[in-house]
Formats: sequence, C-alpha cells, structure tokens
Amino acid sequence: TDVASFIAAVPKCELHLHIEGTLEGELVFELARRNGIDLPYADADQMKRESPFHDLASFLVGYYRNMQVLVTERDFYDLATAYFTRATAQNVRYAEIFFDPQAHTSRGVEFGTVLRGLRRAVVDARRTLDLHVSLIMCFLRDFPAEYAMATLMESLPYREWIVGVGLDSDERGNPPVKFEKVFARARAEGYLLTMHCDVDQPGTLDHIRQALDVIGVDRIDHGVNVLEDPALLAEVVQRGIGLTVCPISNGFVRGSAWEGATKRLLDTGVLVSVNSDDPAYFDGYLTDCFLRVHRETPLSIAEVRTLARNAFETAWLPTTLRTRFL
Ligand code: ES4
Ligand code: ZN
Repeated sequence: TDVASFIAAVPKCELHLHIEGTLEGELVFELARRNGIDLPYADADQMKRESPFHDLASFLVGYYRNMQVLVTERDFYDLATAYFTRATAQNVRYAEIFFDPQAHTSRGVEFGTVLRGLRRAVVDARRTLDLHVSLIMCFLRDFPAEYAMATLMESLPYREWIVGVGLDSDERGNPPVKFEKVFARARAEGYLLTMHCDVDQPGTLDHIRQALDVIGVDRIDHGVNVLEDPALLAEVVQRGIGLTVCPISNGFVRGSAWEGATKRLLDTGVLVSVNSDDPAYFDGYLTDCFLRVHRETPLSIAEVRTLARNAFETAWLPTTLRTRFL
C-alpha cells in the first residue's frame, strides 16, 4: 500500500483535541436556532469568512464567541457525538479529549451540565462506535489561579469521569508556575497532568522548563520549541515525555516556520504524536494531520506506524486497553 492509504487505515489515537474546537459552523447555526440565539451572520460560510485569525489570541476570540451556542446538556452531547462519529470514520480508536469548563461556567452554564453531556456521549460512543474516550479538564490560563482551583474542587464529584488536567488558552504572560498549587493539588487528587507550551509563545523555553521541573507534567501539548534547546530536548527524550504536536494548527498560526518539526522530533527519539487540536477551525481531522506531515517531509510506512504508536504509548490508558492497543 502507499503511505497515504496506510495513514488513512492505521488505527489511531488522538491526545490533543479541544472538543469545543470541533464545533463546526453548521452546528453553531443549528444550536443557535435550537436555543433561540441570534447570530450576526447569515450562514456558516459567512461566519467563517468574517472571522479570520492570524495568531493564538485572535483565534481564541472566535473560538470563545461561537461557544455561546452551547447551553444545554444535550448541546454538549451533540457536540461530542459529532466529533466521535468523524473521528471513528478516520479510524481513531481511542481519544483523550480536552474540555474547557470555565469557558462555560464563566457565562452561566453549570459545570455539571457540561460534564453530564460529555459523559453520556462518551458512554454511547463506546457502545455504538467501539470508540474509547477519556476526558481531560483544561484550565483557562488567562483567568486567575483561584478560579482554576475552584474549578478543580468542582470537578471532584466527577473525579472518576476525568483522567487528567491540562492548561490552555492565551499563554502570553500566563506561565505554568502561575498554576503551581492547582497542579500540585490535581496530582494529589490522582489526576495526570499535561499543559500547553504553545509554539513560539513568549518565554516558551522557560515555560517548557517549568512544566517539566516545577509542575512535573506527564506530557506536553505542542512543545516543539524543545528543538531550539539541546538540553531540554535531551531531557524530554530521556524522561519519555510525550509531545502532542498539531501540524495543521501550527502551520495556520505560525506559517511555515515549523514545517518538518514532527519529523525532526521523531528522528531525535522524542515520543511525538500527531493531533488535530481544533479541527473545525483549522480544517483538518486526524488523517488530514498525518497527511500534512507526510506532505511537509515524506514519511515511510514504518515512520507513520511509529507516530501512531507513540500516541497509544503516551496515552493515559487503563491497563485493559493498553494491552488491546499495544
Ligand atoms: C487552543 Cl491551539 C490552542 N492553544 C491554546 N488554547 C487553546 N484552546 C483551544 N485551542
Ligand atoms: Zn491545543
């Protein structure tokens, strides 16, 4: 088989996927109608055309604006189910998906509404699609640490439904150490830890260093800037820290500067995985992300297999599923 067919067919695992980033324009309009919300656009095409972005901060504006159509438990169920269906069609077998409770509680949607909707979709996906999904709760780093801590406390009744915690949103001026206490408490509660060290953000090498040494993360989301620091790179390899790289979103926001980064990380022995980040916004689900890497730097079938395997290897799988997938 050729590499492209192999990419499509190989069983895949996704570790860096914001469920709110799978909100397609058509669903925005359907939920707006259902919830009686007025949108300042005639249709999904116009909305997309008139919401351009050029960096992380400008991307986040449209991302949070569109989320306002998510109100009821059913909305969160429908959002997640739509992604699970698309992912399964691309041979994703296991996914650890991020959700941003504060993007909803901050506008009056209850934490439990979000969790129950997502959980019901996870349970149904296992039954109807044979897709296994775990939830990772992300804190919004541009809100105060106290709000993150309150969110962590709010999650404890749902502890069994959540495998770990992460950190996302606007990184500028919001370093990992801002959340040192929150992540220490999360660890004590048994959550596994990851956080975004987004590409080319100001202070990114310090952020990666803090994530490793102060926070003690189990994985890093993005983290491609380790390629600029041999000591950091060696440590990531030696500690077996997974980097969840997102080739399409990197290209979208950063242009061509990091083209080929996935292959370079792979060649250096990093446990790098390929992920789609916010596929509704960056126009590509997981197979498309692998194809992007292959277009940047041609991959052998063995290299595709390693990239797919790295994701399962660095996933937070329960033992029964580890033996099934690895
Ligand atoms: C995100 Cl690409 C990215 N970076 C940081 N936070 C995010 N939330 C959703 N997508
Ligand atoms: Zn992300």
